[in-house]
Amino acid sequence: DTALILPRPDELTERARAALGRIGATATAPGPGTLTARTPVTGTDLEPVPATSVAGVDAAIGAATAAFAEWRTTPAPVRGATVRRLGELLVAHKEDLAELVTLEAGKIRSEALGEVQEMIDVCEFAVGLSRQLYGRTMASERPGHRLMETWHPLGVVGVISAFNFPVAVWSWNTAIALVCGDTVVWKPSEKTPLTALACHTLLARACRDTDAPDGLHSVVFGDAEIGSALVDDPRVALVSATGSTAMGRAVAPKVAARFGRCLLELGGNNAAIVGPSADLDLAVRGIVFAAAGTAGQRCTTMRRVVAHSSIVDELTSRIEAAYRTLTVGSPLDAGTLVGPLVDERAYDAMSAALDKARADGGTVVCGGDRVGDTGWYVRPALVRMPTQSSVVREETFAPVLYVMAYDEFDDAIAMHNDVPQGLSSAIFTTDQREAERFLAADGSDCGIANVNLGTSGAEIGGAFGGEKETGGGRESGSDAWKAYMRRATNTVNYSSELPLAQGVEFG
Ligand code: UN1
Repeated sequence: DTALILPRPDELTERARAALGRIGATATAPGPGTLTARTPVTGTDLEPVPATSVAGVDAAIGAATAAFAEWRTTPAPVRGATVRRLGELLVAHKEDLAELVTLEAGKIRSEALGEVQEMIDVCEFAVGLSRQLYGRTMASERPGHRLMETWHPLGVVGVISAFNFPVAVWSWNTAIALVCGDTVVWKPSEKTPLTALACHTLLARACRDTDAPDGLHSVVFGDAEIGSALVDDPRVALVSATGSTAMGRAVAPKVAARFGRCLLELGGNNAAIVGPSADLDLAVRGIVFAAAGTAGQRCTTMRRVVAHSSIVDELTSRIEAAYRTLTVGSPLDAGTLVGPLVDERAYDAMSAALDKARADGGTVVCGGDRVGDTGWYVRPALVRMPTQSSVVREETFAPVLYVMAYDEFDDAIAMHNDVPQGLSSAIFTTDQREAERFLAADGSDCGIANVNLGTSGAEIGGAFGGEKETGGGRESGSDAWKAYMRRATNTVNYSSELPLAQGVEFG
């Protein structure tokens, strides 16, 4: 209906250039081809960025391998100083980087700032961690022996990231990898090269300011071919890849075939169970942010609600009322809550999912329609489904929320877990038995399980990731750092005897 008021494309290019300029980044490095940075705000081009050749990827891995030889013996707290400097630069350029996130990924300002805050937080976490890479000491079964473990740097980490968290996911991996003594080659999404250039520039400056070795971090730009060059290279010890389950299915066997390590953060199909005792005011707020926020383009976006039959109608109409107040529009406008989909393909996928849902007996309660004819803006869709049919069990990376009813709590848990993905989950209830059951071994099967809050917006302090087709990886806080290091078990004999383990006698 109402046309959107959007900025002019040349204004957006100017804003991108200005933000890059303040960060000190220029897109002028030589390359054989070009990628074009685009903005979903108007669906138009921003700037050309040089693409990296396969030879360029090889050179970046070579440089990272050389830098690793020096970095791995740099004391971890000294490595932490480089990450501390990166954090300071992120604080200083928070607005600039958030502006680029808004321009390239289409996130509203508050969410773009939140994403940069996540980077600052993980840098702080990693600096602390640089003094806490603890191994254990175990009781040896032999007299005069000490048994312990040491954590050593792993090697070159290849980071493959997606458009929807173009900077935070890089920082979770890179800040932790660097304090662990690893070096990094990053392949960002081809949809978000400018934010990647900005991050690389800030880290390069942090390295210069703290005398860290050259080649510690490189960014390579390109499509799947460039990703493959990283994935297939035996010098890349760990491939940390965030994206679709299809991408993970392509990457994991290749890395496994060369006995490399993989850390996968793939699709989610996150649900909330809403029990009969739930505080519905709170549930509606939690559901609406998780389902419609970021225009449904988080891996943690809530895509399903499984609500008790006694409250499902009231809950649905309250969500509908909230959805009708959501402002869809330019993410640069202060009042906007829902920005654009990333591109036409995302819109087509959303439309196809809604058609399938209708064919499966679903009712679109509200939303799903395109707003304006510039860019790909949509109203978040709310859909009542009679059953959890195949379309509900797929991840559609757009704001579609399916609502289903249950009668017995066991059925709610079964329905909750009956999808191939296992990233994030939530229950809204004031019944302690239900809440605890949801968190128990026979409750939610996801990597993240929350009580009385939505599925998205995890804090960096916890380990982030999920099970089943989500890929099993854990990033960010808690002990996720262990994936970025190798463990050596050490036995030291400080006696003058040579007792063998298990009581074995030999000669
Ligand atoms: C993602 O969408 O890839 O929990 C990551 C969240 C954010 C990270 C999402 N902290 O929603």
